Amino acid sequence: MYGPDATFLGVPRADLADPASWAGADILIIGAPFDGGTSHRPGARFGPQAIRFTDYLPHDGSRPHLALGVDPLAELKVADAGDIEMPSGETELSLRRLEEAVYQACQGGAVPVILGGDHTIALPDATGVARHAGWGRVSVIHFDAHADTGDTQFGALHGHGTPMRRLIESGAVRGDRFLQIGLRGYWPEPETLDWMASQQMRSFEMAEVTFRGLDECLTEAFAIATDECDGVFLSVDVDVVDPGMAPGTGTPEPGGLTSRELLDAVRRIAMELPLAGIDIVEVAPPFDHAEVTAYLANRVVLEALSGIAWRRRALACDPSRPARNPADPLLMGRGSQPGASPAGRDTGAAG
Ligand SMILES: [Mn+2]
Repeated sequence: MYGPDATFLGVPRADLADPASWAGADILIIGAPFDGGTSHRPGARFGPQAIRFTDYLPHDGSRPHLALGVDPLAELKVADAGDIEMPSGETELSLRRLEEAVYQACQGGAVPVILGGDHTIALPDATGVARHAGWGRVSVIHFDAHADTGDTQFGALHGHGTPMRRLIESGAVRGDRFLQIGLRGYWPEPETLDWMASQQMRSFEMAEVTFRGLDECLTEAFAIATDECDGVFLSVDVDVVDPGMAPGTGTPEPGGLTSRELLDAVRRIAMELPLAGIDIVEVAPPFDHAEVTAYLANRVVLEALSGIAWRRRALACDPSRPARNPADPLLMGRGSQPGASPAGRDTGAAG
C-alpha cells in the first residue's frame, strides 16, 4: 500500500487472490500498514516496508543463520503477499480485510507472518489463525510494554490498546492461555488488571522478568502455552524493547528488554513451540534513528523463520541434516575441529 513495492528481503511475490502464486508456501508475509489505532504518535503504517528491506545484506534468497546452522530463506518456501489495503479512516473494513488474508494464508497451509502496523491488527491476526486452527485452540505469547487489554480506547472498541481484550472476549483465544511478557510503566489501571486476573491471564511484568530471569519466565510460559492448545500465536510489539534500542515506535516506555533478549526469546519460541502465526508491530519509522528499530524488526522476523526451519529439521530426525545445537562452538566439526556433540538440550526440545 505504501511503496516502494518490494518483498521481504526479495523473496518471491505472492498474490493472495491467485493461490497458484503461493502454492506450497511454508511462510506467507503479509503487510498491514495500519496506524489508525494509535493512541499517541502514528507512523506504524510505514512499518511493513521498513521491516521488509532494512538489511545490509544482498536480497539473494539466502540467510544462513550462524547459531542454528539453517538457512530459513532456502529451507522454507517464503513468499510475500504485499500489503493489505487498510484505509486509516475505515478501521472495521481494514481489520476485516486483514483477517480474511490471514485466514486464507492459514487455509493454504502457510504460517502467516504479519508486518504491522499498530497493535490493533493483533485482533484480526490471531482471529484469522483461530478460524483455521480452531476457536480457543491457539495460545498467545505477547511481548509488549503494554497489556493492550483496555475495554475501550477514546470510547472506541478498536485501537492498539484493546485488541487482547477483544480476542479473549470473542473466545478466539483463551485468557488462561494468554502469556504477556515485558509489561511495565503506568498503564493499565487497576480495573483492567482486575479484568485480566478474572480471565486468568499470565502477565510477566519487567520487574519479575529481571528478578527471575527471562529464560525461567519463558519456560513457565511455554508450559501454559502448550497445555490443551494445538498452536501458538506470537505477537511482538517492538516497544517491549527498551526505547534506547528501539526508538522508532509510537508509545515508548523506558526500561525494556534488550534487543538481544528479544531475539533470543523469539528464536527459542520458534524452536520449541508449534507456531501458527506471528505478527511484529508498532515499528514507526518516522520516529526511528539510524533505522535501529527497523533493523531489529527485520531480525525478529528472520530469527523466527530460522527457529521454524531448525524445528522442522529437529522433528525430521534426518541424520544427514542434523539440527545444530546453538550451544556448541561455532566451528565444531569443520576442518580439523572436533565433531558435533550428540543432540543437546535444544535438539530434544522440539516435542
Ligand atoms: Mn502493543
